[in-house]
Parts: sequence; C-alpha cells; structure tokens
Amino acid sequence: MKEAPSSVKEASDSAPPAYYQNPLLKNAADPGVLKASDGKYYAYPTGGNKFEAYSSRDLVHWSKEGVALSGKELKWANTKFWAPEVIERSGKYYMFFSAAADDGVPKISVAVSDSPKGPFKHPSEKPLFDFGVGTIDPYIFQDDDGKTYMYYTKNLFEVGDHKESHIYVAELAPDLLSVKGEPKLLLKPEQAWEVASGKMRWNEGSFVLKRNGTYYLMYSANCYCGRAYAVGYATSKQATGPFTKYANNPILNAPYKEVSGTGHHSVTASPDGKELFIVYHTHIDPAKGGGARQLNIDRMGIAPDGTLYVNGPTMT
Ligand code: FUB
Repeated sequence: MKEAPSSVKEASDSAPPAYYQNPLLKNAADPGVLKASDGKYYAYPTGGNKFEAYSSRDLVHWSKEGVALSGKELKWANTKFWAPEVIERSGKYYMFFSAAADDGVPKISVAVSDSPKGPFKHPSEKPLFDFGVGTIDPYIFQDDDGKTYMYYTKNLFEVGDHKESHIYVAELAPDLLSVKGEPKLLLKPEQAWEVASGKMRWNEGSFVLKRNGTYYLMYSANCYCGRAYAVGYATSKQATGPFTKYANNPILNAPYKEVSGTGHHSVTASPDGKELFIVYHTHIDPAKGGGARQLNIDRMGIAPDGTLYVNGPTMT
C-alpha cells in the first residue's frame, strides 16, 4: 500500500460524530478489527507484502499507525500476505494471517507483539499452522468457557470439474501457537447458500459472534443474489457445530452497480457497546472483481427473533 489514503482521517479526542463515511479506507481488504484494552480500535487490512495497522477511538476517524508486521519478518513467505486478525491475551497481541512461499500455497501462522501497533515478531522459521494444504482466513474466537478456537478456510481446491473452499474449526492450545486435536470440517459451499455451482465456489472469511447461547458463524461465499460474493451466516448451539444456514441469506449483498463483492468482514461494537458494526470490503469496480477493493462500515444488529441483519451497504 502507498501513502495513507485521503479517506483516512486524523484521530481526534473530541466527542465522536454520529456518522461515518464510506469508504472508510481505500486500497484495502479483509479487515480484522480489534477493540483493544487501551480503548482504541485497530484495523488490520490485507494490502501488499506487509500488514499495516490503523487506529481509531470512534470508528469514524482513523489514523495510520504504520507497518505492524513486515514481510521481511517472515523468512518462509514472500507472497499472499492475507487477512490479518489480531487478538489480545494477557497483555500480548497475536496476529494470525496467511502467507505463501514460492509455491503459492498459503499457510496460516501467528506473530506476537507487546503492542497492537506492532512490531509483531514471528517465533519460527516456518508457518505455525501447516495443515498440508492451502489454508487462509484465520478467525480466532475466545469462548466464555476459556476455550479458544481458530476458524479457517481450506482454500480453493479441485473437486471434480470445479474448485471450492471449505470452512474448518480447530481448538487452539493455551499458548495460541498450535492446535489441540484434529480440525473439523464445518461448512462446504452448498451448506452456505441454497445452491452452489460454477467453477469457483468460495466459502471463506469466517467470523463468529456469540449471543444468548447461539454461535453465529458468518462467512463470505458465492450466491445467486445479484452479485457473486456476499455475507451470510449459519447458527449452532456449539462452537464446533453442526451449523445450520440461515434461510434468508445473504444478510449483506451489493445491489448497486457502483459496488459489488461485499464480504470478508469483521464485527465490532460501538465505544459504548450498544451498537454492532460490520467492517467489510467491496470491489470498487465490478469489472475488476477482487483486484481493487476498499473498506466500508455499516450498522448491523440482532433482530428480536435472533436473526442477524445489516443496514447496508451504504455508499457514503
Ligand atoms: O485478500 C485475499 C483473499 O481474498 C482473502 O484471504 C479472502 O478472504 C478473499 O477476500
């Protein structure tokens, strides 16, 4: 990524305005958003051969903090630096992400820092979560029973005449640097939407919300809903499933000509904790597809019947 995009506003200590403006950030995708114990939000997007951090006190004004994890820190990777996700645990920060070596097969790993701004250091000469196949989009869920899970995607692999990706879950060991037990397959593309067909059947970018004992496993996948990529969810009473897709998926789609490819999101709460926000990327130009992306933010919520909804995408 080049200079800080013009849409990135300076941080402010004044009272937050009641609105935000889309796009939140240009030349960025796959936002991982951390609400940290220092009272700030940190956003970590995909954007080149490094991971940069942006901070905000109010989800409206954002400041560029600089490079949080340099590509040079990863001796084993030189491409596909994708989808960072940071969690805070006992005063340390853990950045999960995927990256690939010359073979182009993405692997998940984790780097550690004393600050949400980095620098994040990688503790090994190799990726820490090598499942022997291409894997991307780690999302870390800290359950209230003390267990921590990593949801991730087995990246596009050949199945008959097409490629598809599947969502898995694995419990993490207490040090967060390895998995405990065998990963479990949670969702194939046909379990995400009514029908899945075509040469590329995505099912990726997972995110988990837990409310009133229900686990909402959100994801981005193909659908026949006007555009090829949208956000939906499935629910379960257990973190490890089985998950049942929501009948009225998608909950975030792109019905406009000006925007498409709404997906790979994070969910975070407003500073007062009363509202939920979804931060996601869109394709700037439908003709260019995923090659040109930017970040949006919109309000979302849980309806009285327990279903998720998004008030968006909004264009400004
Ligand atoms: O940005 C690279 C990849 O594209 C992500 O890992 C996927 O989720 C998709 O957004």
